[in-house]
Amino acid sequence: MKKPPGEEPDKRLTVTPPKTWAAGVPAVTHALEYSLDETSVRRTGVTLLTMNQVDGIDCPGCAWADPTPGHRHLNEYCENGAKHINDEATTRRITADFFRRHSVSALGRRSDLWLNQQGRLTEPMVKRPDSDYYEPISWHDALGLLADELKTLDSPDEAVFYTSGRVSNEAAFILQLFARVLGTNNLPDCSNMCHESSGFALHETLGTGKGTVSLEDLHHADLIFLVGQNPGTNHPRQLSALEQAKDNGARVIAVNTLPEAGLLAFKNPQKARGVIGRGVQIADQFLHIRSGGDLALFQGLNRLLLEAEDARPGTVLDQDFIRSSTSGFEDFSRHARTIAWDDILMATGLTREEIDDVRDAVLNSERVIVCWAMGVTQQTHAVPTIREIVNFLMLRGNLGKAGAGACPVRGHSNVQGDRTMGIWEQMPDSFLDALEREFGFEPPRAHGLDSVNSIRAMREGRIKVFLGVAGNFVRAAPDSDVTEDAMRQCRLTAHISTKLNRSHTVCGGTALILPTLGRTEQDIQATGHQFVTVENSMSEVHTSKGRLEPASPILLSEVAILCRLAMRTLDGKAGVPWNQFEADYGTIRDRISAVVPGLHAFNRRVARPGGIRLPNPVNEGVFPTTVGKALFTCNDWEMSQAPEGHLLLQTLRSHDQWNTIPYTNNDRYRGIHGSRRVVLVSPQDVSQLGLAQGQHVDLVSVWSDNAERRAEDFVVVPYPTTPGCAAAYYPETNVLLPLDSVARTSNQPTAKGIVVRLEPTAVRVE
Ligand SMILES: Nc1nc2c(c(=O)[nH]1)N[C@H]1C(S)=C(S)[C@@H](COP(=O)(O)OP(=O)(O)OC[C@H]3O[C@@H](n4cnc5c(=O)[nH]c(N)nc54)[C@H](O)[C@@H]3O)O[C@H]1N2
Ligand SMILES: Nc1nc2c(c(=O)[nH]1)N[C@H]1C(S)=C(S)[C@@H](COP(=O)(O)OP(=O)(O)OC[C@H]3O[C@@H](n4cnc5c(=O)[nH]c(N)nc54)[C@H](O)[C@@H]3O)O[C@H]1N2
Ligand code: SF4
Ligand SMILES: [Mo]
Repeated sequence: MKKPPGEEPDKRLTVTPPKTWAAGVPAVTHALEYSLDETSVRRTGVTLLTMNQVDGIDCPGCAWADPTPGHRHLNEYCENGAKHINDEATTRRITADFFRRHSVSALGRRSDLWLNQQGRLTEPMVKRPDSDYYEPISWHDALGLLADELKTLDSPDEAVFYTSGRVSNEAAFILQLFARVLGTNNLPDCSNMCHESSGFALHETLGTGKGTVSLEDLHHADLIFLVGQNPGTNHPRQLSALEQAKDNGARVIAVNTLPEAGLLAFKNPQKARGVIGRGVQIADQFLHIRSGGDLALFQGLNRLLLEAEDARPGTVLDQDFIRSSTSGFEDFSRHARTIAWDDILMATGLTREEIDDVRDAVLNSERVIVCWAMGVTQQTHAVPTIREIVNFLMLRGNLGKAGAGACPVRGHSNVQGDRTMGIWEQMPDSFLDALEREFGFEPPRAHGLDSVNSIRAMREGRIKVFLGVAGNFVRAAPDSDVTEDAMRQCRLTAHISTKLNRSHTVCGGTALILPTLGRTEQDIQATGHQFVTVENSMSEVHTSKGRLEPASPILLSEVAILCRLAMRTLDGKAGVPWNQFEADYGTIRDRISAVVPGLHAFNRRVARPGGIRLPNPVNEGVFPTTVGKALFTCNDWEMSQAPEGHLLLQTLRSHDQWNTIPYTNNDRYRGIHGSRRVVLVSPQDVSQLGLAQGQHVDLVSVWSDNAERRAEDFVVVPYPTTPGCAAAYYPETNVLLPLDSVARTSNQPTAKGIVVRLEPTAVRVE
């Protein structure tokens, strides 16, 4: 394929040595620089000082939890949260005039970075089938147009409703209610591409798809694993929690293909020693693992624990827990011993001594937590890997007790809450029954389409209408060219968005931009100033109240847009009080109380400082699995492999981007400046593949359909990644990820395990 449309011409790339510590004073200066570049001193003050405070704005960045009220700093945010919030609070505006000057095809040639830099969307726009330009349209006409398309579908299953994890609980609940009253479960979301594998594995083994630990648990663990996770960039305040855990005596073991700065050391900008000192070493042990080797690592550890118990019966395993709370131990124990050490060492690339050291650390710890993120979930064998992590935790009873447990670290600030609200194409019958009781309609029962299956259906012409509620579907999804072609098959594509992105330039026949309020902004409805609620990675539900003047007086909130759309589309069907919901979000929460377990008396309880912690059955010793106990599972050994001359490519985030949106072309911690078109390759592979530092290469992926997937013109940067494993940034590399390359059972795209070869870039005559 050609160079992905919209790439900026290569900036001058400079490469400096990767950093060996994260945060500190530079983090604060970078945050302020970016904020002041985007917005004013006053707006920066309003957003940053109320961020993550009780009754303030919930950070729209990641899903990391806030300390309990009373333990919060005045500046309870991180560099990336500050950048992120001010990216929304920017004073730049996109008006109708902008769209008169730039055709849709011209916008399609711009970079993700440029599109985002143009500022906030301010009025609804439509692109008609015969035009290459967006033009203004009233809210009334825009929603009428969308409603008419939905009403004329042959089946409601010809529509899909995509959600990104920024959406509040209230808007998410309204969206799923609308889709289900309309008659479809086609509710794909970003979670399909994020922690779907965690949800599947945890659900099967523990009976709940969510993590089991709180911030308190983390502070009091003896041993914390950070597996396939880059907290210094993606969950920066996790480093404060780890610092505290270490102060309390915890050990940390980091497992990664890259020695990320935040895994090595942390200088807490809120503490004197973080400003002037050497910082705190985070990882006591760093396991430089091969891509996809985590399954084998935990298989090896589990085998060692079983053997330690054989040697000293009754001293290693938590027999009480295993007997009373689990099922399948005998089969697991037999199977685990069959996995050969040679295979484990080959898959992990680690030495036996390294794994023995980890075993010793485990044996010396009463309370163990395993945290993981995309390095684990975006692999073909992600589900068995997480099942094996659960086996590991269960062997020593590290579940359901203080200071221990499973911690899938979520991405978007409300991705977990959206699921709680019913954004999932496979919601269980218990939830659908509750909806039926509460609203008196029959929700559809057949499972809907997830993200990958939505693309397949669009490609086959089975989807006529795509509505994206937040997010940037065409850039987040795999196989960019395939996804873009699929989107263009739709009769209508519409996006409820705060900022311009590439999804707005890849249009169905008709396309709509429906601009909305961001979380930083005052949301005033008929009954006054509304707040919304969100749920973080640790199942804490709390409020968020915007403070800034809206970016434009024309903007509607997500809730208002969805309620009005529902009213126009459903003509009063099912008697849902959409009007009342729009006027008073408290009335939505009242209905959520009746549908979602754990959120009874939602309005009253969420108003308390710190909000509500949703119960996790595991912490009450209850395992709502098929057999009513936690399940040990048998997982066959497997490893990720690339043929001779090829590498396993992971597609990851730079320090200066939010998912599909780069904020700059820099990646400070990794020492990359000025360009994102780089591929990080181990020095050993650089020489073995006959490449050179600074050489220009095309990345070509290899897949069974033999289709050519090529990302052109990347610069080779020697980097201490595990040999055989390369890294490059997402979303520029999504073109390489075949749609059918998914994790088994969870159907999650394998964005961390793409087989590629590096071809020297042909000299082109322009
Ligand atoms: N600033 C910022 N914060 C964010 C985001 C953002 O884009 N920018 N995105 C948010 C979202 S939605 C999410 S899901 C999270 C993502 O948070 P992360 O999962 O930390 O994000 P990635 O950049 O994908 O990094 C994956 C990490 O896994 C490692 N890795 C890759 N393959 C393997 C493997 O096979 N085994 C092991 N053990 N490690 C491996 C990589 O080297 C990298 O350190 O961050 C959230 N927070
Ligand atoms: N190759 C590869 N692909 C990946 C990944 C990877 O690691 N590698 N990671 C995957 C993961 S973990 C995720 S979560 C997805 C992310 O996929 P998405 O969540 O779809 O993508 P984002 O980049 O977060 O979406 C950014 C857009 O959201 C809109 N937006 C921001 N805030 C708001 C708001 O408050 N309201 C509304 N309505 N709109 C808003 C803006 O218009 C902005 O342009 O990507 C996935 N894709
Ligand atoms: S760690 Fe995450 S939630 Fe906390 S301030 Fe940073 S980006 Fe925001
Ligand atoms: Mo994510």
